[in-house]
Amino acid sequence: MMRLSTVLLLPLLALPYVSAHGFVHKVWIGTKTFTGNTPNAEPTGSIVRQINNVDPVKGADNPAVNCGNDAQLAADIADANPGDAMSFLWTGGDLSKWPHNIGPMLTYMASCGSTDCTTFDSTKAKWFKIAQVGRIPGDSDGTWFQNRIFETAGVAANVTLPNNIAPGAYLIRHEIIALHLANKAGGAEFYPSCSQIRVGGSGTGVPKDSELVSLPGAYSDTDPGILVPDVFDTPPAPYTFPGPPIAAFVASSGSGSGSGSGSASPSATATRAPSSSPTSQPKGKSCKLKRAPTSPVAKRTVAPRPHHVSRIMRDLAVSFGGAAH
Ligand SMILES: *[C@@H]1O[C@H](CO)[C@@H](O)[C@H](O)[C@H]1NC(C)=O
Ligand SMILES: [Cu+2]
Repeated sequence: MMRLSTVLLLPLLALPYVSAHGFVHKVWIGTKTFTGNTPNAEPTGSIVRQINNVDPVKGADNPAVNCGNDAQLAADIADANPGDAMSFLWTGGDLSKWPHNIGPMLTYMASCGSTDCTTFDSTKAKWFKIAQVGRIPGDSDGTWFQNRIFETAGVAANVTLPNNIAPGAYLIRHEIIALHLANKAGGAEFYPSCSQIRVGGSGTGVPKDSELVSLPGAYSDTDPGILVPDVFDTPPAPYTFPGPPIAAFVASSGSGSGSGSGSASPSATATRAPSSSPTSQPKGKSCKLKRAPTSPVAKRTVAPRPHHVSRIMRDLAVSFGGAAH
């Protein structure tokens, strides 16, 4: 006779093995669309530096915190203008919906110097922060902006380029930090993605030297925004973003910092559907959430409160089966 717990787990185990975690599948600058390189596939012309697997980067000192797992130079650079709306469509490795919903999304830029970024070594980059979004203001459940890209397929993260940024070639690094395991040091999952853009115009905004950071370097595993024991507290605990403050020239330009809200993106491109099928399938390794003890019981120890268990369960459901398209 099967024990009840076995019966409950069987439907989960029977679901197809799908790739959770993910990568930046599309980038929009204004109304122009750029396709990200599928992890580990034959690279195509792209502005997005290709990673080789969709697993999270673990550990604040991991070299892959820079631009993602084994990130490669990208062949292209996209033209952009100060104040342009940019959006980043994160998907699962199989182009399913983004599988996580807890944690901030942060955006950094770094000058590529006199290069056009296509040869620029990002480990030498001096990054400044232009935007960060955490929980949705006024949401009593403490829902994160990240939940919007988890909840609805095709919804992207939005960023506005600083209105007064000086012209030049830049890396723009969009990062999701997933905090569902961040109650332990080393539990946070970093998902960085770097794209190459050439900003025109005649802006004069530049970061101060004191606002520039290296990545890795800017974070530590015990930073308040990375080790977050109260991440599932009710009512939601205030969240402290990791890394440097948003560069002062961005704040004074009135753009960038508030991005993540709908106004950051033109309505014509409000909902962006991922392309119907990938040209090649990523060979990324599978989700650690699935390999490790993944029973609802195990997850419950992370989030003991019923209110949040439902979220975790949604997350799990996506990891297991919802990702099938
Ligand atoms: C990005 O902007 C679109 C269009 O306004 C909006 O539907 C979407 O929710 C925004 N994304 C986030 C993460 O807020
Ligand atoms: Cu993941």
